[in-house]
Amino acid sequence: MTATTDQGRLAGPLSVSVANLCRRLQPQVSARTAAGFAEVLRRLGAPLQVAVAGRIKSGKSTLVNALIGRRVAPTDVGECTRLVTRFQYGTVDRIEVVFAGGHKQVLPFAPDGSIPAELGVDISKVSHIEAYLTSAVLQDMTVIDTPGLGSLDAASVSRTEQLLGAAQAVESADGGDELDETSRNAVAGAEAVLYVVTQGVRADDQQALAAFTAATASREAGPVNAIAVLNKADTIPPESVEGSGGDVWRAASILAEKQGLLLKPRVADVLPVIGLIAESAESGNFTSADADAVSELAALDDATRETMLMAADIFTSWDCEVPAGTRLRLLEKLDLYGIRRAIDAIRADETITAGALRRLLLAASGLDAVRARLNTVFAARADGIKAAAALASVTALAHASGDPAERQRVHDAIEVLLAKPEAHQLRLLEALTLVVAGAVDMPEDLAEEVLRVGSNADIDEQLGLPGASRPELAAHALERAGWWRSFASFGATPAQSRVAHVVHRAYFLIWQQLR
Ligand SMILES: Nc1nc2c(ncn2[C@@H]2O[C@H](COP(=O)(O)OP(=O)(O)OP(=O)(O)O)[C@@H](O)[C@H]2O)c(=O)[nH]1
Ligand SMILES: [Mg+2]
Repeated sequence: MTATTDQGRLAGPLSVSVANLCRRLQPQVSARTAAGFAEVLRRLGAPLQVAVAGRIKSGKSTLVNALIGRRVAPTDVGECTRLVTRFQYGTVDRIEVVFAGGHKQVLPFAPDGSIPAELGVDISKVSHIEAYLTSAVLQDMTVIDTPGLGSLDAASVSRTEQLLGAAQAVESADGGDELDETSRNAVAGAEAVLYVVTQGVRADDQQALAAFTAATASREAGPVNAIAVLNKADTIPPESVEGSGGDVWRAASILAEKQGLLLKPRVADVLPVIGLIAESAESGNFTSADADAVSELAALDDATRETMLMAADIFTSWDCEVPAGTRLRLLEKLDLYGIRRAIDAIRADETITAGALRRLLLAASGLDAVRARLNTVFAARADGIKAAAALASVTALAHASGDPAERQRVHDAIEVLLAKPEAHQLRLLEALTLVVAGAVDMPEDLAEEVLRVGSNADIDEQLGLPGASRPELAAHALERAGWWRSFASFGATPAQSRVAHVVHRAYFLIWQQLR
């Protein structure tokens, strides 16, 4: 459900209500608060802001490239990896360096189409980079690549925190009021987090996530707006994971589940992924020349090939027909695990095309599952997430104004909004957070039901009856509404009962809508 306004595309009915509230209040508040509201409106109309965060060198930029389908974020080395880069949709590909004072400078792309690793400007004066790309993925979300958190590089950490916690300079094309620091902080922050961990995650990664939460200012990161990936799944030695049966992906899945428990109240899920393979397969970086090179490796005798695949240095230094430079290139694109997967695929079917090989690698990378999760967790909840963020900003702006009358006016308007049916979504997201985070114990089937109702944008999906007819859906909604109401009254603990009331009302509102 989307609505087009002068603010752009709003995520849904709740965002529309919040936008209306801002517009209605604008003439009744101080100029400074009104400028803040203008910024809130701008953000409401923009795609969901998803920050990719995690420790240094965890593979954030590689994953960003995989998601965007283009090798545009610099990986590995270069001063750019120390900067925040915002990838957003644009009709023409363009890179801008934004300086601390708000001044901008257009940058040429590097010959390979990426952001140049060295910018040729005084980096200490740079606030961040804006990259506008025609990538379709970016129409639904703005992806923010961040320097590694928890790193020793204090300068880049503070830059990240500043940027995620504080808005960029406000566009004042219409000559509107500039925002001061307080107001800017009140409306800023990423709205959702894709948290990248690797095998080494320990309890202190919780701290890194908490630090990120602090950096996102008023936005709480939780299972509603944060998911995690266990990246570099290919590098996990399967023998180090009990129950893996020697299988790398199985080992990664087991580890991801364990880390899920560790990170639980903070993220919805931890999914294993191999960012490097996903990037190479999705960005076209894995070429038919690469496929040919893998074919040559596949044709080597078993003993030679097995020896070469034992370790990276053996792979590149061993004496064989395939040039060492070619092998190094393959290693950079797929690493040993990916090379082995590609060789196995070719040995299973010698006629496999480069395109089919690429699809097979993509499937092996786990990226599709991450995309699907991003869709259910973020895209379907974008309306609730964005509206909640906007309301938090509006409240903070009113508080910062220091005028009690103004604060009261804003407070009253928010109360009215919260009583509307569309605002029930906020309560539902709250209930979902409690259940997913384990703060309220629910039998598993009920927990799943809460998750389903709270995580889907389409009514048939919410009801778990995809494609069902309207009368069927209405009957089911009514039945479930009744069930949750009696559960709330009988047999539930007080905490369960509060959640049950929210779920009951959600079903009731769905039924009303269908009737
Ligand atoms: N084997 C393997 N290597 C990976 C994977 N993902 C990333 N890498 C490698 O890890 C290194 C770091 O990747 P980046 O994407 O630059 O990591 P980052 O988190 O953006 O790093 P910083 O921005 O410097 O914190 C690069 O050499 C990547 O090729 C993966 O899934 N598997
Ligand atoms: Mg990076």
